[in-house]
Amino acid sequence: MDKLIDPHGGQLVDLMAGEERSAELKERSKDWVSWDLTPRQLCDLELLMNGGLSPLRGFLGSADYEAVCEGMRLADGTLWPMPITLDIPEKLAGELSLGDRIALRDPEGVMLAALELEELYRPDRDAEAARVFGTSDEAHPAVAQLKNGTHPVYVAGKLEGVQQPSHYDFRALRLSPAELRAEFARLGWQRVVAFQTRNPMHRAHYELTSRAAKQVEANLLIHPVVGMTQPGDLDHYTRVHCYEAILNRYPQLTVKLSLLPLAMRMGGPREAVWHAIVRKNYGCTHFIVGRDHAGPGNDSKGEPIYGPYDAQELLQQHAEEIGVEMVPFRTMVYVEDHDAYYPHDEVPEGKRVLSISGTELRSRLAQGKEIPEWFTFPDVATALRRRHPPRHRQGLTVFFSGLSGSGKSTVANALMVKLLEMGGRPVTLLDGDIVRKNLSSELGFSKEHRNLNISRIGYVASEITKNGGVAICAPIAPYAEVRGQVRAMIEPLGGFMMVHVSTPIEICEQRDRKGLYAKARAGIIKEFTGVSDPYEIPENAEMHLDTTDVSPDQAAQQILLYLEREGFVGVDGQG
Ligand code: PPS
Repeated sequence: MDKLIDPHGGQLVDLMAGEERSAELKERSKDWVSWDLTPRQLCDLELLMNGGLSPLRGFLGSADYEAVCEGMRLADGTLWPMPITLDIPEKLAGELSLGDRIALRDPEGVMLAALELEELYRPDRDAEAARVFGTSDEAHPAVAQLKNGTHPVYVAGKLEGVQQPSHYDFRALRLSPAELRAEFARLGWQRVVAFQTRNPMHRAHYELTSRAAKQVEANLLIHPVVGMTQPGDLDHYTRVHCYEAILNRYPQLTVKLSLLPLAMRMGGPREAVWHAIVRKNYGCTHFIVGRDHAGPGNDSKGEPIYGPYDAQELLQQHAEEIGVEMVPFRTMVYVEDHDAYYPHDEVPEGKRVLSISGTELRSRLAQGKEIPEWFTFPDVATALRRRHPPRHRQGLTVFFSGLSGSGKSTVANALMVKLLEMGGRPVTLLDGDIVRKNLSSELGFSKEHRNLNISRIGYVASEITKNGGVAICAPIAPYAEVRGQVRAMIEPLGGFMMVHVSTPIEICEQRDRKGLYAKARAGIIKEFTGVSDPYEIPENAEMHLDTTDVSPDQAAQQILLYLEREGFVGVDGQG
């Protein structure tokens, strides 16, 4: 089918207004209704404006929308598999009349485009999910998005681009379709095979792309999605560092990296067709489709939503019409004896295959364990390690909770000094009294004020933890709910340890260092924790510490040993 391939792609749509017209639209927009685009809409708009979604000239009107949902074609019969729509809330729709202009803005309020309203319609979003994604199961992220995160009214009309969304990262790698086509022409590239990815690239991906490029004698475009991918995916900053690290493994002059600001729907077969059209627009002649392309994983019953090769089958049926040749690929696996990768169905009889799952990789990174070279190139492993340092290099919060006089501050101080002696991480002590002086001086001791105080401490601790430091917090924190919220905020960012300082109230009261218990008993201080205010015991604390018969030094040492056992203090190379 080579004869069908036009190395420069078809005609590109360009929706950008000229400088003068843009200035005029911006000026006039002061009288228009504004809409702040959602992250997905921002990605869609960027690709509409730069021609990445050619031949679309805007968000779909109802006739095109119906035809796309039903039969993967626009109303005029042009192949188009994915509804690209602009959803707005009912309230905003109520303010609009046909013929009105809407200023489409980014989250900072910068106007990116003007939409002249030609149509408002209310789609059946359940039916859209079933027709486009073949399922109503909300385990499919696009179905969940349609049912729970999409506004009820779709709008369409003439779109005029004023300004592309601003990206401050990797600017040199964000080539538009026209720029990429020009680059290919400059390099003398007539055959280009694109590789789509939303993951870091390991040796298996390298082998697959190298083989694909050789097989069809084409140059290779690594074209990762950096718009929106599956929730939980590795952030695109780290991924791009991984791609940059792998680039010099390919023969020079035959490979290029460019970033695609597309919002994935994880739509499997339809998405593969869509991706191929987009790559055609970006000047590619070939497109690699592997196992389970753009797959959303399993449904809520644990069954795969799409078959592993459904995407290849659907794209094969349409590749000729698109004018892109599909390069289908089976999963590549590592055969230990041969020290080589093979497609999984070509593994020589009886040979042992090695693999490392995503979970295994994450656990190796967390423990600072070796990542074998057969699995990923060392430079890629280094990029991943920077993002996922071993636990003893991650940030950490130790959160003490307990009654006044229970010993929180003293033990927290001892722990801080020991961690400082060990070195390696900056340590911040957020003691109850210090916080109340510097962060919460206007707050009293009502439940509402105490909870606000703890949220503030939690926020500061989360920032410290995110940035690799140690936060030691020592407030009373008497309420379970807000303690749980703090834990949930910090755990995804690093280590979290709750220490319940469980010294009995009788002992705290005997100590009464500040004379507060006496005042509380006399009714001079109101709402005093343990006397006239509640303390909810932290049932899920990592440690309960009664300081009645334990010195601060011993208590801090106990905490250190726990942190060591969990890997949060340690030495490089010893997971
Ligand atoms: S909370 O509940 O977590 O917001 O409390 P916290 O910020 O740790 O503040 C506790 C310190 O404030 C002093 N203090 C009181 N504590 C409890 N109840 C009442 N009503 C009260 N009034 C003042 C007391 O010194 C606490 O310090 P610690 O270090 O716990 O003794």
